[in-house]
Amino acid sequence: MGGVSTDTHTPDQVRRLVEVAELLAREAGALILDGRRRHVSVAATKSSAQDVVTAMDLASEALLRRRLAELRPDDGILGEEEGFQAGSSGVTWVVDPIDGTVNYLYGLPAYAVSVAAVVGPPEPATWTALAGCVHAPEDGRVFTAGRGLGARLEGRTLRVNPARPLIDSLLGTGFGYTATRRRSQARIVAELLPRVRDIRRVGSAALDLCTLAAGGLDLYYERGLQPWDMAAGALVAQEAGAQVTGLRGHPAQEAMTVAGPPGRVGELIGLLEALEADSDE
Ligand code: LIP
Repeated sequence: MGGVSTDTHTPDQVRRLVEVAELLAREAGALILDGRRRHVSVAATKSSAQDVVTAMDLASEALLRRRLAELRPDDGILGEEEGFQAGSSGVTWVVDPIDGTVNYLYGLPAYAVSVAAVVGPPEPATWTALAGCVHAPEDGRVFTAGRGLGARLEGRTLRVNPARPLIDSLLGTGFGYTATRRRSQARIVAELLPRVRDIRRVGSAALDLCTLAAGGLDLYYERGLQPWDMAAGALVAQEAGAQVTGLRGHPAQEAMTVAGPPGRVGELIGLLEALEADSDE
């Protein structure tokens, strides 16, 4: 992902960005966990009536923006709910205030705050991620990664599983919210399911990528990821040894994101390309 040099950032500077990412993810995590214990209401819908935004998505992003303005006033911000605000430092924070909003709405624990610092044009195909944190407040997990510094889950260095034959591989994936997208995603699942150990749909792309990094999935693919869904999780996966890429020689982006150990990703890519999983037909 990305081709912009990170030479301008020393390991210490990257470490500092990781610390900020973790601090903010923890603060927003505490806010949404507290909100979950009270009352969760739908504030708006997005791509379809099922694609919801809760009042806590908005409050969590407001907190992240306010804290970034205090701690990193020269940096830009790209957030799921309020869009892009340019900065002057070259660093952009890409934030998902609640990844897994439907889980959050239903009281299912697989939701997370995702905070990443990137340089370069703020799109997955062009940015270089420097630092990231994904925090799941229900169980307290904190995944962090710094470019070139590895990926960690509470001090433990993460490593993806070694490449396994596809038939022995546990795959993670996710679905979009529109009927057209889902019809084609269901077709791909129907083709893949007989060829793999099993498929999981957890409901948070950020946690899927971190789970892969920690060995809880062998492979992951998803069409339709937004920049904030993948920014921190993809760095965690990469720093744990995963290849994170797209189809047909493209980088990971909205059209398709595939992740896993380098020795096995190619086979999944070949299958997804043959099935035209990057189209909604
Ligand atoms: C969600 C993802 C989920 C994916 C959905 C959606 P949200 O993010 O993380 O795994 O399948 O399409 O994008 O909307 O909860 O932030």
